[in-house]
Amino acid sequence: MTTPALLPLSGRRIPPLNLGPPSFPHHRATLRLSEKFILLLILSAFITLCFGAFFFLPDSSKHKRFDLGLEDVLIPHVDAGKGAKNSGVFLIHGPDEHGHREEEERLRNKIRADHEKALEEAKEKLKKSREEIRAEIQTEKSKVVQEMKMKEKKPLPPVPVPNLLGINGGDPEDNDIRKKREKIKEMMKHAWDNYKIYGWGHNELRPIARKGHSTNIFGSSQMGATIVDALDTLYIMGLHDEFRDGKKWIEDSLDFSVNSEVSVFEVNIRFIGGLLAAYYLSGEEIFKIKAVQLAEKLLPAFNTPTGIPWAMVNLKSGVGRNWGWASAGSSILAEFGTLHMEFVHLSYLTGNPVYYKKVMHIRKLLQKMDRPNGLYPNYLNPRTGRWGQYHTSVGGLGDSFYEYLLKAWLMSDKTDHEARKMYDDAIEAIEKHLIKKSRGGLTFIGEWKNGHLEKKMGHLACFAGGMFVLGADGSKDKAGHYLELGAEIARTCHESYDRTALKLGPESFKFDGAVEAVAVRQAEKYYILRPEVIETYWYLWRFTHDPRYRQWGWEAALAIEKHCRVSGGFSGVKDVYSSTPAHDDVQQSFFLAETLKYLYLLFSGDDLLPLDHWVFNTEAHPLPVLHLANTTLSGNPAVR
Ligand code: DMJ
Repeated sequence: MTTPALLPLSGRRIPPLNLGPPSFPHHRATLRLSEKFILLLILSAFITLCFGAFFFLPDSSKHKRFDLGLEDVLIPHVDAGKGAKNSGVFLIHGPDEHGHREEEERLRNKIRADHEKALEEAKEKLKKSREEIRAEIQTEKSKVVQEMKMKEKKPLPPVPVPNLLGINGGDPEDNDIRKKREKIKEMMKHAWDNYKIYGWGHNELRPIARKGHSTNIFGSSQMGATIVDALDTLYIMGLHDEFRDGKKWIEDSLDFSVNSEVSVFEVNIRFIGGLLAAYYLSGEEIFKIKAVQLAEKLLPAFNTPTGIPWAMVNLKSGVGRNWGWASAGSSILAEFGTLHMEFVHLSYLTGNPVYYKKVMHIRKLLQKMDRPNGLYPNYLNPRTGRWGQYHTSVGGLGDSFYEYLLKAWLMSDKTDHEARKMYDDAIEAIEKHLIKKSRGGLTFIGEWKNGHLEKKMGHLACFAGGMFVLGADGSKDKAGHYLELGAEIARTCHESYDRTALKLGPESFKFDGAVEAVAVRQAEKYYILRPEVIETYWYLWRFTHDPRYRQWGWEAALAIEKHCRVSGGFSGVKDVYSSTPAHDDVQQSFFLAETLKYLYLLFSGDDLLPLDHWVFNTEAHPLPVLHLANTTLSGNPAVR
């Protein structure tokens, strides 16, 4: 992996960026529909003919084929007279020879009549013009689509709506802060409007080429990832016309019955998370229905010998597999460990425990496993249930697994003590083995590889500052310690931004001798509009109200505006140490879902999406806390 295009996009996986246009597997179908239809008719007539012809064969060759009862078929014939065993022909016996003849005659007549009818129909069809046949096919197709739509509209069982506080508001009193918030909203509009003009329906936008863009995480289909990912940000910013446009596209065009292999993790956090958040915020049923439809399509990924899901699944065939680059055919910790929040909500909303059971099964399996030095390796083989390479990180490949342990506890109204314990144990081991202080006094999180600490921290790992602070309450006597640790990580990540020419952070940075918080390899110098550092500023702001976090967030917003904004949207940059950087020409969907949302929240009051009522999934989609202790999950005591 030497180019930015091959490095991890969202950290839970390392997919190569597919820079070409998406390929459509259907393009090789050369026969037109009408021609296929005629062929089908002729074929069916031919089969009927062959079947019918059988009845015109001489009696001796066919008598033995009729009147078979199930037992007869299963018992080989013994010809008592000759004493020969199993002649290879199965015997027909019947007490009522006459009755059988009549039945035989009746069948023969029926087949003759069917045969005649099929031939007549085929002749009729062939008399029709190509246009007429096409129109008939079209009518049939529309009927099927209509039926499917009716089915889609079927309401799901009602459940008690959780306490949805703080969906609107957050207007800052301070004029300067209000202006900053307005600026972030304007940036969102710029990103969205350009996507709408140049990339509508595609997964992402190429803001310079001004066309759609996609990567292999979304498969080969246009699933409008940016629309789904951006919906809740539009909603909380009060961009209601834009939200309505997005909803309309989802209603009319978002289709999951496609022959396309997608990343289970990415589709879960961006699509299911995005749709569920849009549902809770707006109350529009369509989002819930789509989320459930998609979840159904992901379930076959869990059909592995251990129940640890494959990384990818084909939405149509349900066939799953893992990334070719993953150690020993393994699934990735941060991928199969980042499903819990969405899946619990799916069970809550549908009354179907299947989703809950899938993620709890993963948890139970992990609990039983030995952990080297108390650490969770990033790779687990779904066939054998054994760890792959002993590589542990809080950045890419590991990150959101830890995040979801904490958030499972928060989302359960702090009743899921098992999740909290797993989180506490995991971060204790991480602190012991992975977190160090540099010579210059910067706290960093390294990566553990086969008993050796690599002093390198990824941009993705910067989210952990926010996680430590969010989890501080609940760690009893260590709350102060985790607040402090979160603040130290925020400072380190801010330094990684501040030590660049563009004031934007590199993909990963080293702590090696005199080198501190700086990327060394060219392939680590890019910034692709990632949110993690701003996410941490926001959590720190909410918990401390220290104005430095708003200041740091504003610095990042200005740098994005200055170096990433182009007339066709926002683009990542290839080298944050160069004052004239090249653009990568990709507007990532998470820029609208996360980066701009966290910035907007940073300049909003705490009454917008308060953290004791909402828990943000790893793609920044807010899901309400489920006060399960007071709630009946419809028909599902198992889920409680
Ligand atoms: C996002 O897709 C999610 O935050 C994911 O968990 C990892 N990071 C990317 C953006 O960097």
